[in-house]
Amino acid sequence: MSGKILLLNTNRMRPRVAPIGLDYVAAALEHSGASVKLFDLALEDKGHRARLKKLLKTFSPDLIGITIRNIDDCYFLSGQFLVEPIRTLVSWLKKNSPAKIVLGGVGYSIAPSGLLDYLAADYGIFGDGEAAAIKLLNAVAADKEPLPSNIPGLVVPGAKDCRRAETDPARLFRNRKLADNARYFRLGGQLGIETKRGCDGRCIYCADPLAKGRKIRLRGAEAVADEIEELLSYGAWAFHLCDSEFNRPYAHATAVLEEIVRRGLGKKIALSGYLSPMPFDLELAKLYAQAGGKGICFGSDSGSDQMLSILKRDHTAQDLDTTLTACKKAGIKVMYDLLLGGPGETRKTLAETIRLMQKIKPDRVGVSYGLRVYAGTPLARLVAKEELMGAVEHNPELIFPVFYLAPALRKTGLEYLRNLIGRDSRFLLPAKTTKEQNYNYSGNLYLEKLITKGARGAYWHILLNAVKG
Ligand code: B12
Ligand code: SF4
Repeated sequence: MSGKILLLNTNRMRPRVAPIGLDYVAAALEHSGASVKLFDLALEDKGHRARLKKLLKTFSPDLIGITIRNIDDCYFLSGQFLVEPIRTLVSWLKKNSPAKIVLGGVGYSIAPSGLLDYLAADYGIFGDGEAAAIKLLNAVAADKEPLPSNIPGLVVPGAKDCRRAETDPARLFRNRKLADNARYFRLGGQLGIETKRGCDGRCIYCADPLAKGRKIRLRGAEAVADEIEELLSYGAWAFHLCDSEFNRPYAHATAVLEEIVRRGLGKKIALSGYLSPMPFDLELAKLYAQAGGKGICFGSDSGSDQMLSILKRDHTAQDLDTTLTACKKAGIKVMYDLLLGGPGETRKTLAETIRLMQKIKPDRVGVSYGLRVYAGTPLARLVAKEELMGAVEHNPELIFPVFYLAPALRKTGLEYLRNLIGRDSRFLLPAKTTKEQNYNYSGNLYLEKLITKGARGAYWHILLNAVKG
């Protein structure tokens, strides 16, 4: 059975990030014999509705697949909700095509039933899309009713018990042929690449275990290196790892980096990624640098051991010093990401964190102030009876951004934090600030301008280089 599916990328945020999830889903679908087309709204301009209408008529898909990467920008101080245009799009599609509509993506998978109901689509796929999309398309094209019992991750309207689809990425057929990745590299400054799925961390606030699962599923190191070679052939050479945490587990990170080095790719590429401060050592830092690693953004969260323990992180403040020293020795630029304002945060713990950063001096410090609360996380349970910033009523699965800020900081915490930071330009902030210090990548036209002028790499690294001149 081979049906027809039209995939839509709805992520129009700038700088543009290529829809890697759609690349992977499309490769699996095509491999199964399906006919696949992409309509990429991020690369479309005025008049796109007419072009989409024409495509719907000529291609006449059985199924329309919509990817949702971001629900919101995750920042308390900006609180940008990104789903509304998708709702308008779904309603327009229903008027212009008889095809069924399925939602998927990491953003979608954070709140699968809430978003399906809010967007009024026909189906959703919670979790990995490859195997599920094939089964769903086959059912829809054969006019059979798709059932959650037969299709992993399928969500239907009104569903109470959604189960995540988790495939073994080592068994997936993949390529990066669907999206215009050459153009995305020119416009977005780097391309993503995934080496595994899932995260076994227990951090109380995190959406990744919700969307990706806690079971880690590895790709083979050779497959990762093959994909880098494919992307190099499109002219791209700066890559951002799309794992939740590249160094969890440590042995897999090592295997991937060794394969990159073995093929001599380390000299041709620039690598960036998200890593945990632990497990990390000088050996890994050196290998990362040899494999083309230029920068690492570590989820450090706090410099207070008390806060790290509340957030259920498995590193200490001392580890931040050790890890940074290893990176400095290996010549890797470091960004420490902070998540401030969680349960138990006080002026004292804030000061402890900022002073640690000022003492150990990472190249950059990214500040998030206030924690986005996601339904189903330990944080959501912990603060259920507390006052939150944003509406909890009529907010299914907390799809509209809701934030937690420790009571001790609510009145003057931000002012206090700003005073602690002072004029230290290593700190990036998601609030009104200079263009060089703006940590929000959403609609960051200064960043986009730097990319247009030729800058490549992780966004924080591009901003760092811009300051240095
Ligand atoms: C790497 C990364 C980045 C990199 C991207 C680099 C690059 N060139 O790709 C950078 C640093 C640039 C970045 C920026 C931002 N990010 Co980010 N990022 C990630 C991360 C770690 C990986 C995303 C990814 O590519 N995954 C790999 C792909 C293959 O997985 P996938 O997209 O989920 O696709 C699979 C399934 O979802 C499904 N699927 C996908 N589409 C479809 C469609 C259909 C029809 C079907 C059936 C299935 C399906 O199948 C796919 C294969 O299995 C995620 C967290 C995570 N672990 O996923 C956060 C994450 C997506 N980011 C997030 C955010 C908030 C942002 C920013 C908005 C931050 C900001 N304010 O600046 C920006 C947005 C940038 C933009 N233009 O979109 C949040 C979104 C949360 C939310 N509330 O919406 C996440 C979830 C992190 C988090 N836990 O908070 N990010
Ligand atoms: S913060 Fe990092 S380590 Fe913790 S659960 Fe999320 S992705 Fe995993």
